[in-house]
Amino acid sequence: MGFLKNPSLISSRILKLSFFLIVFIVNNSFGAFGAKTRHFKWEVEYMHWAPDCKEGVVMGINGQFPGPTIQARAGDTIHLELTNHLHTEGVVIHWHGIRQIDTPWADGTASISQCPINPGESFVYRFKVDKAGTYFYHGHYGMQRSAGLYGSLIVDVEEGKKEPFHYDGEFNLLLSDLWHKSAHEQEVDLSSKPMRWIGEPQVYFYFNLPHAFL
Ligand SMILES: [Cu+2]
Repeated sequence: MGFLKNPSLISSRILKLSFFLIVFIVNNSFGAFGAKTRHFKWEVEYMHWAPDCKEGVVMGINGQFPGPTIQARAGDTIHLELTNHLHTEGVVIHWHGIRQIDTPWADGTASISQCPINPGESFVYRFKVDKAGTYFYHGHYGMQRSAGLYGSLIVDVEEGKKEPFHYDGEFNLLLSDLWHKSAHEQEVDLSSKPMRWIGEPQVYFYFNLPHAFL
């Protein structure tokens, strides 16, 4: 009956319990403390480009090739609205290396976990990036990765945590190759019988992309 004798003790206990309950609810609703939802809006379209003075067509995102670098911290949620501005093709994006725990529909494997996004339509990819690392995203429909639909996804460690190693600087290098033949022509070559080999790429790239620390 001690609590009846000391009402201030019981109210302090209720206060503590409510605090822990709030912490529990907030933590389970929004993930780790400091985790954010990062919003992006992408428009996918073909664009002209002449990397080695021979003009061709590549797939761009918001007028950029390679696509914009996504940066986040471990525990963050990516909320990305993609609009397909290709005239006659569907599109999906696969987030290579992201585990998609509880969000298999955001994995971007066309006709397996997701119907391709039709021309003129939009789709929201929403998923959590739970582990720090340097990842890669790419188109996962037909030959769209070869057509240039790719970029970097960099997940830094959670706010307040330190990486387990030291370094003086950081470069974000993206390696790729490019054929002068269009991805459509390559697709026909590779799937014809007998197969027509597309040969070695005409250009090897490496992109040094900006990486701003969050
Ligand atoms: Cu992949």
